[in-house]
Amino acid sequence: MIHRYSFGKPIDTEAVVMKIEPEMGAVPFLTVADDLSVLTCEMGDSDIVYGLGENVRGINKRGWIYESKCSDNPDHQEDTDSLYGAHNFMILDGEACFGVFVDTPGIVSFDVGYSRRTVLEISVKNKDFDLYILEGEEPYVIVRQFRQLIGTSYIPPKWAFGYGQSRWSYMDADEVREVVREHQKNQIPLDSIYLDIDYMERYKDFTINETAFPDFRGFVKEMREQGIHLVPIIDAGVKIEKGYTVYEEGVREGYFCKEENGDDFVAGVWPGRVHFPDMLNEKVRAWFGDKYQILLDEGIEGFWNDMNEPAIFYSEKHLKEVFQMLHAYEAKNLDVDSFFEFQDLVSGIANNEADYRRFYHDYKGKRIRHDKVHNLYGYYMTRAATEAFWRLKPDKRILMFSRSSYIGMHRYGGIWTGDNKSWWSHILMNIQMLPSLNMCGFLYVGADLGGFGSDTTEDLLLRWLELGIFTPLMRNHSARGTRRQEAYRFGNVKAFRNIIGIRYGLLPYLYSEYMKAALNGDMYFKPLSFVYRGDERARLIENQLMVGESIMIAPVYEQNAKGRYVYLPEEMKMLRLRSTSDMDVEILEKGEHYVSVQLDEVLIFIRPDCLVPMAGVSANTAIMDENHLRLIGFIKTEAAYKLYSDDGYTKVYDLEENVTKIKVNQGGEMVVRGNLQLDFAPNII
Ligand code: MIG
Repeated sequence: MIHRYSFGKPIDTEAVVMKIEPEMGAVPFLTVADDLSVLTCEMGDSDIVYGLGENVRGINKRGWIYESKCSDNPDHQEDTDSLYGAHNFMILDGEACFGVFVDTPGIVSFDVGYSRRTVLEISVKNKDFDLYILEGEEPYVIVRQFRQLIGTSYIPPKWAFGYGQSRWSYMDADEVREVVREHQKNQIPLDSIYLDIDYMERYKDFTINETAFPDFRGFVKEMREQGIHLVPIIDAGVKIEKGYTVYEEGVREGYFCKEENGDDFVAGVWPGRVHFPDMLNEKVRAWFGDKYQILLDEGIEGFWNDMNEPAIFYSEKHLKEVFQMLHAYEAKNLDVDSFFEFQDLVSGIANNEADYRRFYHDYKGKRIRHDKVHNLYGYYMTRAATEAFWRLKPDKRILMFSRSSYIGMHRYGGIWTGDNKSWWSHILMNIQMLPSLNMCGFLYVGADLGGFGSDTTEDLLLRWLELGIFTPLMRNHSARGTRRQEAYRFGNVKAFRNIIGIRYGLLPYLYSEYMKAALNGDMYFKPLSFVYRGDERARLIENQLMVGESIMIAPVYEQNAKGRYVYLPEEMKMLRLRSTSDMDVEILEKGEHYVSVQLDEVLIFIRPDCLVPMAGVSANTAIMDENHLRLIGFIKTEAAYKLYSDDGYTKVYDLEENVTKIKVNQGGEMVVRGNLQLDFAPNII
């Protein structure tokens, strides 16, 4: 049951797709303050709060305060309150069980027992907002309702489930060729190489640095012939440069965000001085979206949208103000206090709150100051791109994922979780964020494997990949200046080859689970508590996840660990994989176990009467042999599995036509029904 309450005059964010008439009566579960700015409720001692998508800390969000304010923040720490997305959906699971979605593009804070341990307090800065309350008997039911409310999740092409290698930046075509060659030489599967900002000419969107990438079209083709997709980055800011078409058209048509006096707002980001396209304006979106055609025409089939919070290193106006103030300091006798003021003045230049109040959008015909709609910018940039793909390539799936997002954007693209670090604690953060993102509709997700900032190590990268093989977006990415972290650069290349190979082996299952989750409005990653309702131990597990319907994972995220404790909510079959062909199994009973996990091993826990179809290794998804699958299962009485598969690039998603139904009984007899002729090589170990 979904209730909607409208306060004031809410801005229609287009987060939801279901039209629900607002109700007038009292809001259930929450106490609404007279001035409408605060919603509160008491939490019982053992209540759990789920949700909030992209945020730090646990699956259970209790004990901290989070702020929805899309931020370019490379410090993902325990005390971080905002990351790149604004995902204002949460579920309280206690005596009362309900979901809340605060639909407003301004700042919202979620004090989940931070100020007062047993009080949930949601503060909404802008008092015009839509509030959705979802009633259901348990969190999983509420999530599925919510997913109906917000619409179907984005589906990328199948190659985007292959392994991707990224770096800020591969500087030219030869460097890319070398990375590809090294993967091939070392027999490490690979589907994509990401191009970061240096592929452009002076960081101008939709241009190519012709010196570094001569004959780009030919190069894209050359890569495709080797099974590799190039995925260029697009930044939000458009460089101010005479003669640059995107800039000139934007100025001429009035497509950029404006200051109060009507001048185009000037910010400084990678290209230097930029204007921001007014992504909230439908006309501007159509225009900006069409620009992606320039790269589609070169043969590109996927993109990542960056800096779209939008990130602002400085605004021209603010920089001038700071300089003036600094001059004033010059004349003074500096003391400690003024030193710190002086320091803050300079260190607070980037992503400054005041700058977000300096420019305006034209949203649905109304002029709105940016800070009031801040959290929509990334969503609408990504929407601009994907709506253009629907027009320009109606039959084809194009890869699109974004850094900044708002709920609703999950219909248009995925996200990567931004600038993490090569820290062990960030593997755990990655595990914990995944189900929360799924709750909010974001299914195509992944972190920078190996860590973006700071220097990685061989063991960290291996352990992180051992989690990453389960994330829909599986991409190794790192910042400039950090240690190189392509898989072939480390001593134990065999381990990397095998671990990444296991991803390809699992792809039939992972893809099938992704597609079913997307098409059914379901979750791909679930907390254990969503599956084992009533199991008090499972309810508290924060470092294991259910992946699809058949398996549980328990990644290792501690340095030098040779194993870990795993809680099994029921008897399971533990599959220990060293490669797709080298594995052994053990049946473990319900309860807690210490299991060893060597650096080059992956553990998968198969649920009773469940199956996992597995392929052999392939160099990339294009040449995967899906006609020879091996079934791995834990059969107690009879196991059934619906294997979804399709061509991976068109948009015919039929949950009947594209599904092969597999049944296996205790004696190993198998029945396969479906249109797909799969020649199974059953080895139900
Ligand atoms: O200010 O394009 O999160 O993935 O490599 C940094 C350079 C800008 C931030 C992205 C990161 C990317 C980097 N970008």
